[in-house]
Amino acid sequence: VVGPTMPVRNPVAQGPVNPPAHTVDGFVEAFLRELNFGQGVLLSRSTVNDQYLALARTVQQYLVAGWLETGARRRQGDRKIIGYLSAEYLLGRQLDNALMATTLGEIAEEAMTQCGLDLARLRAQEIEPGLGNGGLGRLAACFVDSLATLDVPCIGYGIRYEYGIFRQTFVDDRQAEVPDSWLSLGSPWEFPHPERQVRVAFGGRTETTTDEQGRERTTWIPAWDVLGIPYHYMVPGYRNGSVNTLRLWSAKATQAFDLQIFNSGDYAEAVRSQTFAENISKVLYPEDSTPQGKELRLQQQYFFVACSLHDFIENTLPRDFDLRRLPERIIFQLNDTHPVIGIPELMRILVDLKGFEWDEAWDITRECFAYTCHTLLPEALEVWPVELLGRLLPRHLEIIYRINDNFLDEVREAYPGDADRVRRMSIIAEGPQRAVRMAYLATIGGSRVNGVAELQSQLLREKVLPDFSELWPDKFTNITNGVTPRRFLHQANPLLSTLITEAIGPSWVTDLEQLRGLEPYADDAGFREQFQAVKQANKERLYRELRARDGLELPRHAMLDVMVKRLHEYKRQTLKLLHIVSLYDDLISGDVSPADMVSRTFVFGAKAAPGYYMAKEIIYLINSVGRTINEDKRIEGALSVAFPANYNVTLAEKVVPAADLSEQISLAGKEASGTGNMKFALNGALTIGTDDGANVEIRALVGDDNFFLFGLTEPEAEQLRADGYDPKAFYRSDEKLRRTLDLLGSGIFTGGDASASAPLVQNLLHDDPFMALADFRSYLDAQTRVDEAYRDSDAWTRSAILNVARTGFFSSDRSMRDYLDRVWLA
Ligand code: 7GP
Repeated sequence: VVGPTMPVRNPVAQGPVNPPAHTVDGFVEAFLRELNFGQGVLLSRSTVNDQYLALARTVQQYLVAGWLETGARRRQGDRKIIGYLSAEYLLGRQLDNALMATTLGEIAEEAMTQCGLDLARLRAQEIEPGLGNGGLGRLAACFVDSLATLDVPCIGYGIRYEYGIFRQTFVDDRQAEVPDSWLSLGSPWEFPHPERQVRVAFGGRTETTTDEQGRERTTWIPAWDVLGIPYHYMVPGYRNGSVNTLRLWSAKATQAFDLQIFNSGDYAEAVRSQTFAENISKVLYPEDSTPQGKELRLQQQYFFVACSLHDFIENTLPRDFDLRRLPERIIFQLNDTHPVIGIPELMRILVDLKGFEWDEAWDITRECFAYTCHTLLPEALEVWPVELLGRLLPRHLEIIYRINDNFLDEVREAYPGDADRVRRMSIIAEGPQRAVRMAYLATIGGSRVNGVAELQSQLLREKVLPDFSELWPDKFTNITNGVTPRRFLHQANPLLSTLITEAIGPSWVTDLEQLRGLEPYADDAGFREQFQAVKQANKERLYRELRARDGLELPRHAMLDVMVKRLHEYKRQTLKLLHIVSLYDDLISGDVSPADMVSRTFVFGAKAAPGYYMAKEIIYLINSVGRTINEDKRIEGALSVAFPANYNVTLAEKVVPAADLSEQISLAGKEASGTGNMKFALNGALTIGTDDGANVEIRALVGDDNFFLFGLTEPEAEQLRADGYDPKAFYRSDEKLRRTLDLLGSGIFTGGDASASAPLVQNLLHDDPFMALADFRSYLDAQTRVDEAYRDSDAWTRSAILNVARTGFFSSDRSMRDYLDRVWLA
């Protein structure tokens, strides 16, 4: 919205007041107002933090009108709303995104200069909200960006963790975790609404009575409760004036403290229950792809889901809305199983609180949910012990039992006499500890189930939920993930973005398939030269950043070989490590001279879950190997390793545009999709990868010539396991592998202490659950092909351009359209 400054409007006006003028002067004035009246300081006395906060608030002024207008428009219309339920949103910094959405970048830059300030310095002051772990949380952030850009009504619901994903540091090459106090310097992007608090109950018991008509009614008599306070965040669409809302819940005690106990002098006891309640939104569980079966986590899940359902039904729907029509107005998308407790919660609301008959309530509920599964690791499917769930949410457990009873009747009817199938499909897993299988509850209680890439969706149907896909084949669908081209190309890679726009015009930013128009430029020598220059500039930008941020010195000219993602054995950072050690072995054994080797700089970025022992050992060894190689003068800088601590969205925005080679090397059948793989290809890195996750689709689109494929396929890996996989056999039969593992285990990387590398080396030799040794030879061969390709820099650049041109499919805008077609409006 562009308009002149109109400080005061008719007080009875229904619309928002106009934002400040879209000019440098207008911006300066608004900024100084924020600084003076918002922060209470003069420019001359202000700190960088004051300036950043005032700047953020200034940019918001331009967004708020659109936000209020979008809200009003949504309330008037009767379009179906997407209620995205996600325990994680890995948002990244907000300021750049807001500047981009409002086209204020240049104005803000000039305005700050006029104030004697440096915009870049203020940007760097922002601590990104790390309210997610990795892929799943970042995907949620991309999705809400795309929905706003498509002007689709969406409310993103989640948790306002006081501490997000831990800050990673290295102490003696080992990971140490520091709390992420992202709110400590103020949080200008949020709008708290304490007056819209929601009460959420826990524990206690249920009581069933019969009313005059002979109908049973169950009441839940909880033992304790907490308040949920919503904090609203704006989610701006790209230059379309549409701004959606992210509503994150913060837990607050119903009673601040016990005054009587306080007066008696026991201060700790007086605040005990407050502390207990407020712990619910205190910290994000730092787990990725492995759930923590902890009571507090179930509390978090129920807490945000209960708040969100209540908020939608009581505050967002018009008063006296006929709830039989609920599915016309809302679809709650379950981002993995974390919010699945919403299914019994909606049943409880409809049956216990609104007086619906069970069957009618069930028909409504099933239409209101859909479920996305983000994993293939069986251990990552959440199950809750019946005992725990019953203690925390007794009424919900009863509801789950009844859902299960009815469902199993349906199974018996469909498959008479098949008792084994009934046992297999039950929501309740029998065994020493009975447990609720949340993925089953989601599948039964949702209208659709989707995986996040073709291969995973297929394996989901065939291996994870085969009985369900047989019973309801139409319920299952695939929606391949995507990433937002705004943040990960337009904003993160301004040089490439400009180059693309000069070639094909600007509308690719919201219509990414237009990148196809770049294909002919791959054969244009002048364009290739410009493309190379962009890549080199991006590398240098990264090296400057790593020097300032981590004190790392990296060579200017080397292939940049990047593996950034959470540390997990299935992703196989170990395979990358073995490759590095094997190259180092080539050099120190004299087999290859430094001058003959294609110089490479390896960049790692990875956080390990704090309780994941092997992942932490791997981090330790990457650091140890990296240090040894970086310090070895004999190899003349042919290899270098950089492992900047605390990889996050902000760093990704510098790493991704700089990469030459993208490592996507999980064991086939383990990575659900991957989204880093998409970001790299879109920024002109070539991928070395297995036939896994979305790699399959990336390769199909960019073509075999522009992708380095290696490794076992999923069926081959399965077969090998079935035949009794013996990693030792690979070690014995491949001399290079033997030398590599022996060198890794020799102690030369660990200060002479061979035992320090033993946990990983022994694990690989005797167990190797993700078959790194089986794929080693094939990986090395593929890396040799990479070297050969890289030596021909023209051909390499051509491939890189084709990667950009052919990966427009991986826009999250396309993912959102697919969800609309196949799930939300299907
Ligand atoms: C991740 C998957 O590992 C990754 O392959 C996928 O691209 C991403 O989700 C988005 O779909 N999963 C998680 O981050 C996770 O925590 C919980 O999964 C089961």
